Amino acid sequence: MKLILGLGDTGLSIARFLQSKEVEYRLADSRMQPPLLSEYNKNFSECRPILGDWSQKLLDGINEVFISPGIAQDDSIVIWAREKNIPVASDIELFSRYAKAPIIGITGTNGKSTVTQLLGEMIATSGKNVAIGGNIGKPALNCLDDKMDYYVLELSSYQLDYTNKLDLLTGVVLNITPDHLDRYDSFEHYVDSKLSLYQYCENLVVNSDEKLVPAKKSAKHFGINMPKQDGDFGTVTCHGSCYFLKGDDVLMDVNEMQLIGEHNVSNILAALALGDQIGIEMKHMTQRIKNFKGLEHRLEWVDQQQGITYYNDSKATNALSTIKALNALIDKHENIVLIAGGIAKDEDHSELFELIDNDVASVVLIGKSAKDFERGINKAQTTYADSIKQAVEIASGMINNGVVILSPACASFDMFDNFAQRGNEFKRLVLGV
Ligand code: UMA
Ligand code: ADP
Repeated sequence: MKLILGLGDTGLSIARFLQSKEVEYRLADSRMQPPLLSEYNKNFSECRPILGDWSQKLLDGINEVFISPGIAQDDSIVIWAREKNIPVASDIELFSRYAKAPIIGITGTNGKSTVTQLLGEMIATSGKNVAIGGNIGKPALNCLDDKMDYYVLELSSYQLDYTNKLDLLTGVVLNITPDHLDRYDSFEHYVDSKLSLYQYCENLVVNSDEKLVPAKKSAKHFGINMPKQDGDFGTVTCHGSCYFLKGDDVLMDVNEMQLIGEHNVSNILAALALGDQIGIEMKHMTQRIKNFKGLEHRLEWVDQQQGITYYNDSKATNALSTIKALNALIDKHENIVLIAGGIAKDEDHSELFELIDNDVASVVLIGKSAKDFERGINKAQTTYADSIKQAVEIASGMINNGVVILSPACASFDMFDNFAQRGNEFKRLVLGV
């Protein structure tokens, strides 16, 4: 019998899949009220979930555990399973056993969802059937469909940690900076987790600007610079304009992309390199880039009101993502008001604070980290707000023209269910709906 651990999106997708294959399973969640309990009970009434604290008895008669990514590796149930030599696998590994079409895997600290979505849309533009899933929100098992030509999966380090076997046609580690350090003994372990993706790839795509990713001889490289080899992707600046390149060939003007910021140039290069690796025609990829508006909550343009442009970057949950957002705006706008704060990650914020001090007019601080952030910011004006509503009001009153951006550099769980709720609330307040 199999044991499914966790009753969130992943657990529900595994239960649905195992039931369709008539595989016997037991399902347990350590919470008394897991988020998808009523949906599960409606559809799978014959196998009641076991709720509350876990005991070793859960493992009796179990020959494999399928685990949700949110469950940490030092959780006692994982330790017990490993002591008993019961294999522990992710939903991604289970998916890979049954997927008939090639899989492309995308991981990294930032930009995963953007690259996953863009690559998926490029493949669709070329006329192929493609499913986009994984950590981006749709569990991989819910994507399984024999009509698919490709699967594009966003893979988190949590999912990779529980993956022992996976076949990827190609894959990329976009970048690595400190994140999720509550789940790892050290930054090195987090780096190892990300890099583990490459061991599953038949063809590798490597970011040559990312020093933590070792150079790989046979890989296709991309980076913000002249490509070193014919098949690699990069950029060149000529007479004041910047162009995407494959080798020496100019693909398109960077200004033709709708996304803003150098980090998105890097994301687009990654998608181009992956698409090229699997044979998607360049004209379909460049066509898609020109129309791609990006995902909600990622440096998303919200509105312009009385000289103020509002951006929602609620998905910026670490320092680097907020640094990238500010860098994308600094050259174009004199006055920037930043709304930041929440649950800060265990990381070094000094580069962010320095950038704020040099280039941001004012910061409105929210959430648990507000006091710590205030201590780190020396020159920029700082103000506290008790709610996102108050933050929007204060920020909007601070300038007559310029930008107000929500880019918290923090997780949202102290004030919201998730980053999407935080971003939606911000947009609702800005738009007055
Ligand atoms: N939990 C318990 N007890 C359990 C099971 C889970 O307390 O028995 C807790 C976990 O510790 C965690 C929370 O419940 O805090 C949710 O965990 P989960 O693994 O049940 O989550 P799912 O609903 O299955 O969603 C997961 C991913 N969530 C996580 O990795 C935390 C989703 O990524 C992903 O979209 C989904 O599978 C489909 O693949 C979310 C995420 O935040 C968006 N990912 C992290 C990130 O992007 O930074 C890695
Ligand atoms: P992920 O899925 O890895 O969290 P997203 O594409 O959802 O990545 O973007 C998350 C946040 O990171 C957003 O605030 C976005 O603006 C920022 N971001 C996107 N791409 C990059 C990148 N290549 N480097 C740094 N930050 C990025």
